Amino acid sequence: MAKKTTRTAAGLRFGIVVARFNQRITGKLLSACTDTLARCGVAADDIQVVRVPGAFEIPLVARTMARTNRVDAVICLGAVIRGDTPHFDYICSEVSRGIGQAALETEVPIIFGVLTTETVAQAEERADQQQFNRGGAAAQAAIEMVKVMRTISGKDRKLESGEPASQSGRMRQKGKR
Ligand code: INI
Repeated sequence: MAKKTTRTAAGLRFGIVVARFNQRITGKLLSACTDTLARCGVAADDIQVVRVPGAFEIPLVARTMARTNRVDAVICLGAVIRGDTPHFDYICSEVSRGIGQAALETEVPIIFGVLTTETVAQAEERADQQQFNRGGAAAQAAIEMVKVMRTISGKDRKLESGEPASQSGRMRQKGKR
């Protein structure tokens, strides 16, 4: 059955930072993420995808993107898999801390769509396109957070009602409301 399409996020702009490390997994997260944004009405031109070597590099790029004022939210996608590497714990803590800190500093929603798993099989399960995919969930969280931030800052109360973002923002700019 085809997935439902809505236009609730039309006009919103998103940055996606995706790690190349474990690309077989992160590629699937990215597809699910962009598919979900598109189904919610986000135009391809309003999505900027930036690739970085690994999850460790995500926070710097996410913070820089958030500071540009050209995106309403940033979505971070990666897959850190324990395997045998002692890197795992360092990378997980740095990425989560860095993403959280970047969001607080910039006051732009920066979504944690980074898998942290013990095994490749667990990561594959969470990136499965047919089932629950963390990339799609990250896109939904990003849209929701843009609306939450706009609502609490009083910038766009119309978004709460599900009206397309582009319409409510632009109409008000032109003084038609
Ligand atoms: N990067 C990942 O995104 N996932 C991993 O599982 C991983 N492991 O296992 O090492 C990983 N390492 C690379 C790291 O993110 C940096 O790119 C690298 O250390 C250069 O700074």
